[in-house]
This record gives sequence, structure tokens and C-alpha cells, in this order.
Amino acid sequence: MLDCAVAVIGAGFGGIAMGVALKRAGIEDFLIFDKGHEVGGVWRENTYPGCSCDVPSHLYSLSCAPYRDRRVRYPGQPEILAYLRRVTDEHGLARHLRLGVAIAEATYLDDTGHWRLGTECGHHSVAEVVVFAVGQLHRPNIPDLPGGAEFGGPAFHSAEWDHGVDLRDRTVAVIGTGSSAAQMLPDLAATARRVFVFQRTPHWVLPKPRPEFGPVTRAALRIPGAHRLYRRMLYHGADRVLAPVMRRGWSARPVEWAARRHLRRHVPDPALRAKLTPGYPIGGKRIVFDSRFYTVLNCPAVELVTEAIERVTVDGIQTVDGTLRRCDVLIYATGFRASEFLVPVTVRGRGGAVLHEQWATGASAFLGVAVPGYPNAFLIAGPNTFNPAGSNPTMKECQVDFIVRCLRWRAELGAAAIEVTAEAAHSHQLWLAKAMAKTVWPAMEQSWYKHGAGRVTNPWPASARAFGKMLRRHPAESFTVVRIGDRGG
Ligand code: N01
Repeated sequence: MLDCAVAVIGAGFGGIAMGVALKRAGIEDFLIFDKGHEVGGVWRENTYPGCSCDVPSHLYSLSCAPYRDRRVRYPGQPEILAYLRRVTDEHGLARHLRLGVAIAEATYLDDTGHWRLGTECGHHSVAEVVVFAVGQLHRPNIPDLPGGAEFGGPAFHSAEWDHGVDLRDRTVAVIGTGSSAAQMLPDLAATARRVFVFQRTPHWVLPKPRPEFGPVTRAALRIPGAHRLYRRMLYHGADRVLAPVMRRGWSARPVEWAARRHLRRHVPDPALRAKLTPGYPIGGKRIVFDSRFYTVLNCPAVELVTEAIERVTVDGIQTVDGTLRRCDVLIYATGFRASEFLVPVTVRGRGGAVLHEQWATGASAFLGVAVPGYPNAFLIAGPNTFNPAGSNPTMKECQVDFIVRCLRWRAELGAAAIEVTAEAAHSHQLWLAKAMAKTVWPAMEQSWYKHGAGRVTNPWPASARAFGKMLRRHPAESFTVVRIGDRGG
């Protein structure tokens, strides 16, 4: 028996945007499942001190619920979570939510064209369509460092912050220097007695404007239509200025120059500056947008450690030069297992094909949203849809619009199931490979943009505008109707 027409898995930005779009399309028969006990996705999970967004919220928000604050440009995590709660309430999504339900398996039923979703406890729900909106940056990456389990004090990942641990007057070791580390360091430096920051590779850092708007912008934002105009300016600005940074060649030079200047201005010590200067082209990894990271490293209580970690001991971290830095608390700001898409859900498509076996050397999907052999299944924030230069909620809205058009088309045809064709998926992969070859990412040694097997699986290699344009196509151009009972792969 069917439990709902559409099952959405994940209640973060993607799942919420999907819910709003379904309602707007007149589709009320849907459920949104989430393992957490409330909405918010990464903005529910990441509560580390200083957590905020490095993309202005006028852009980092849903167009169905525009952000209209005249005071703050970059709200913190609590405000973003409050925004998502508000969108959920205002759009009547609460009754569609099934929280505290961790979907562990999703199986396409060849005989009906439906999807069966199961939890680890053995509960099942059946839906006509499934939309996976589980995000890319939700599985903490905790490196398997020698001796890691021996550490005697509290140790936790940035996305699993232990608020029960008092950092006052403690020595704290932070492993990693990405965006999460950069955001938490000023707070840690102000609270802890001592902070050791273990850097494996320096990141490119660009300054982030002040979180609050100045008086002129505040006044300008009173003008009718100004918020919308500002959002458009940010959207096109990110596309024109930051999106070219990913390309090989000279286009990134002005941005790289700006990053070097920022480093020179804030780190007077040439030895420290050398340690912080990346040896790869800007854009190779996601740029850290933060104005306080460099300044904080100048504090006497903060030490940047660039020697490689040899092992974790019961009371600290030992580096390869033999130095042991004793610490009371260990924080892993070591990012996420981003290239493991949809894990830990086991997804079985037509004829019982296992999606993760197909994805063994890296995930791929047609425009990030659909995979041949998996009828009536869609992805939000799927492979190669991460926008490193702009707003990911905006990218997700493009995917959501396309999915709704697919659902409408399916209804118009009266089809039980539709599926992206292998030809459409293949030609998209050819296009993607060509576009990817023009970027700096394939040559990067280590980055969460890449699968272990070497393929770049996460970022989108063109502008956000190009993504939106490609998803405005009619579903009939790339999808086909699936005969119920067809088990062929
Ligand atoms: O993680 P990261 P993050 N030994 O992967 C190091 C988004 N985000 O949580 O560069 C030693 O960037 C690793 O070193 P290396 C944003 O998209 C958004 O900071 O691999 N070090 C690196 O320094 C971002 O890109 C916001 O050599 C190890 C760090 O850990 C993404 O989330 C805010 C190691 C991981 O950096 C992830 O950011 C925060 C090891 N074994 C995050 N393994 C916004 O404001 C890893 N590292 C929107």
C-alpha cells in the first residue's frame, strides 16, 4: 500500500525547497523524512562556535522565502536554522515531516514502479517517487590517525560539537584549516588557554566583508525592490568574479593576487606567511572566506603547526619531527566524506541493481538529478552540483524546479514511472568531462571535491547560470517512460 506519492529524504535546504515546490505545484501527498529531530540539515548539525555562512544570506536563501534583513549580511548558524524553521512553518510543511526517521534502504519495486523505503529498525514506507535530498557535507570525516583512539580527553568533530566540554583554560588542538576551522578559531582563541592548529595543506583565504551592513546599504535596502536587486547583483557577481577562478590559466590571477595581498596585510612574519601560502592554484579547493583567520594566528596563544602528524597520544599530538604538543581537547575540523553520495542509504534500482556498486569509482548522475536504471528517483545536491563560488540553495532550487516539471510530465502522460535515458546521461558525462578538463580540480592531489579513485565528483564546473539554463529543458528531451515489470539494467 502506498504511504505517499512523493517521499523526500532530508529536511535541510534541499528537502525544504522540495516541499515548498511540491505544495506550489498542488502536490500535497508527500512526506519528508529526516534522521534528525528537527529540520535544518547541516545548519542543525553544525553548532561549533563561530559557525556562520560565508555567502551573504540574500543569496544563500530560497527565492520562495527571500531573506530581507537590513542589518545582517552574514547571519550565524542560529539565525539560518531559525530561517529554515520559519520557511517550514510558513509553508505548512510541518505536517509532512517525519522526523527522527533514518532511512537506511530504498528499493525500486519492479512490479509496481514504486519505491520501498526502510529504516534500520525494519519500518517501511512505500512511495511512488523518491527524492534524495541528503546533501553532500553531512558525514563527518574523522581521519584514522595512529593512536587516535588512545587520546584521553574529549575529542569530537566540528559538526558534532560537544557543548558539554568547557574549553576555558584548556589547551585545545584543532586538526584542519578549512572553513569550519577558520570560523571557530577566533572563539577558541578567546576562550582556551592555548590553541594548536594543525595544518596539512594551506588553503587560499579571501577576506569576508563585515557581517553587518553599513548605514548606506541599510538605507538603500529600504528602497522597494532593493532586496531583490541585491540578490541578483550577488548572483551575477559570484558567477562573473568567482566562477572563473576554477578555470585553468590566467582568469584566476586577479583573485589570487587579492588573496596574497590579504595574507601579506595580516601576517607580517615572513616565516608564518610562507607556511600559509598555498602551493596549488586558487580555487583548487573551496576558498576559505574569512577575515579573522590570519589575524588569530598572530595571537601568542595560537600556534600553527605545519609538521605532519605522526600520531595521537594519550595526552596530545606528536608530529614527525618528534615534538609532542600536549592538549586537553582534540577537535577534528577535518571536513566531510563528501564523495560518498547517499551513504548510508542502500539504493536498489531496476532488477535489484545496487547504486553504490555502480558508483564504486565515483558518483555520477544526469545533471546531478537522475540516474538511468533508477526510475522515479531524483537527487538534490547530487554529483557535480556543488557550487564552490556561489549559493548552493540557489543550485538546489534549479534542481527542485526540474524535478517538479518531471513529476508534472509523468502525470500528464499517466505514466507509472519515468527514468532518465542512458543516452542523455552519457552525453551529460561527456560534456562534464570536457568542462572538468578546463578546471584546476583534476590536477589536485587531495580535496573533498574528488573521489578516492580520482574522478572529480562534487563541484559543478561552470556558472550557476549555466546550470539553471541546462535544467530548464523539457523532461521529454532526456527522460522516457518505464514499462512496469521491466527489470533490464
Ligand atoms: O572541511 P574541509 P571544513 N590530517 O574539508 C584537514 C562547507 N562549509 O569542514 O587540505 C590532517 O574544507 C584538511 O587538510 P587538507 C564548505 O563548502 C561551509 O572546513 O586536506 N589534516 C583541511 O585543512 C567547506 O569547503 C561553510 O590537506 C587533515 C581540513 O582538515 C566544507 O563545508 C562553513 C586530515 C578539512 O577542511 C568543508 O569545510 C563551513 C588529516 N588526516 C564549511 N584530513 C559556510 O560558511 C583532513 N584534514 C557556507
